[in-house]
Amino acid sequence: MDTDAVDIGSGFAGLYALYKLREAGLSVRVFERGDGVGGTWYWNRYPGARVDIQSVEYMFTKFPDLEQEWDWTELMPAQAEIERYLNWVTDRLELRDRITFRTAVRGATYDDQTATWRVETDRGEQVVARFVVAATGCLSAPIEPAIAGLGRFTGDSLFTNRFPRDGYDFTGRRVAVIGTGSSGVQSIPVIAKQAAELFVLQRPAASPLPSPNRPLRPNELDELKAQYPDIRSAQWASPVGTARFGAVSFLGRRQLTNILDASWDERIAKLDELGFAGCFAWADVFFDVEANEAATRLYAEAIKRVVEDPRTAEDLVPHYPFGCKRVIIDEGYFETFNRDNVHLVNLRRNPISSIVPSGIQRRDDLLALDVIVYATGFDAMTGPLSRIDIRGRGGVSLREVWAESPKAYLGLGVAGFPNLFTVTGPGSPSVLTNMVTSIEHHVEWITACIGHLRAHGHRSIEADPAAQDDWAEHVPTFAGPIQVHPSCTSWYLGANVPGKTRYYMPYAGGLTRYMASCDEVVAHGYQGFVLT
Ligand code: N01
Repeated sequence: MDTDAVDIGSGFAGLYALYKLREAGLSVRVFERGDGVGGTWYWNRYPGARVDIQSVEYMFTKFPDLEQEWDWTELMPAQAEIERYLNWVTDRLELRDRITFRTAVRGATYDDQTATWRVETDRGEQVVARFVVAATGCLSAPIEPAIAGLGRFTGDSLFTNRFPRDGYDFTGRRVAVIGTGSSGVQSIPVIAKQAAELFVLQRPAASPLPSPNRPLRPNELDELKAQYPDIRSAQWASPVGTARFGAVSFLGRRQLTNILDASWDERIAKLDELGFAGCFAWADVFFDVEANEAATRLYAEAIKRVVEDPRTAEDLVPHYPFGCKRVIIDEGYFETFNRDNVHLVNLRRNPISSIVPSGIQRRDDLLALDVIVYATGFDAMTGPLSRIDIRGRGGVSLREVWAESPKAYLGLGVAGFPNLFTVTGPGSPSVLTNMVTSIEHHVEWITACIGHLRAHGHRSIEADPAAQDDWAEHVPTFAGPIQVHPSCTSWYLGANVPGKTRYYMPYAGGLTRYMASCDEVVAHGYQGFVLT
């Protein structure tokens, strides 16, 4: 064996796994395809990229001394600041020399005889390890949009999820952004301020909520630092790993009144009081389709208050239930459509036919362009590992197993793939929570599990197929009629990837309940796993 563990990736998960496993006495090799650490925060450096969770909760929570030394400048920091934070942590914890950069893991094959993995990189290196920790992230496999003629455009094609390191100057250019998920909605207001003309190519309308972001006031961070112990306790007691306002905590706010019991005037009063958030500050909106439709009508009213052109305002109203997709936090998105240089292009009315050398051909017209920005999303949760040729016992391919059904027991391991740990894998709360807390929980669980195996002389651990099936049936029971609505094309359901099995992948029962299940499994001797 060359090393005890191979850790794939060096984002929040990869760095914490390296730290914890090293602390537990294991030798660890980390392979990272980028030339720096950061994962999501390394690749997604498009204009306007920032986190949708508050800075003081979007950091490692288990380093009480270290966290006092890091100074955030904003409530919800931008990509560059988070990337700086992760580089700083890497150096302070002396992790960098264990990471091999610019090296992607291409394949991994399990050997039943030795209970080891042979991991192969795209640079031809082979490493034999007892354990593989897949810290590959949930949103790291970009999808190529299914548009004819993609490579024919003679202008510049940019992708939000692998944006040029040195940025891009849109000044004086005719630009199209395709896609109105979080990446599109965040980048559009920033690009609009530079570009000569900006065309926003919208298939589904977004339903963002205005960001509370602002610079932290003088002394505010000092006061927050003094409260870190309380903030951490509140985070770990929260079902989403964050107790402050943000994209994942928003839906959990307890409300008492049903929108369906309120008159139109009462609904409007809520809008007057809370703005866009007033559309969803009701008890029934996220559980009842009819209530959700009433909230969307109120949302249309909120858009009309901001967007001056009535036809544009109408085209910006979503046609799917609010909350079925990830909540987007925006900075000046709707206001952007009042600019003379910004044009909403409704693809539902006039779809894209193909990309042509001079721009985008739609059914009824041609958009002549200098730049196309693709903000078209990811093959989420299963995509990152399915793109690696992973072969478990008997040469079985993980890609093929997951093509049929994206199962993982507790989201941590897959039957037939011993000693492979999937950090924040399908079937765990992951993307429905603050990713940092979910990552910390998984990495600590994995480290303790490996410690247990070593202490008791076990060579391998593997999910039992029956336990995995039970878990896979249990997970979607938490997703309600809004999340699985037929009109929803969310990546939670895999519905954004042509041909992907439609299945609600994340565990929506809450982090605290989920952690209790993981504890129970351990307390019963790793129930549902087979140890040899
Ligand atoms: O991707 P998305 P994203 N023609 O899948 C459209 C996290 N994140 O990168 O739904 C035209 O949400 C597609 O339309 P449709 C966050 O969890 C977080 O924006 O397939 N349009 C959709 O509008 C987020 O949810 C942060 O019909 C096409 C858009 O492209 C996740 O990453 C910031 C198309 C893709 O939206 C993914 O966000 C950024 C086509 N051929 C990201 N193909 C923060 O922390 C796709 N689309 C704030």
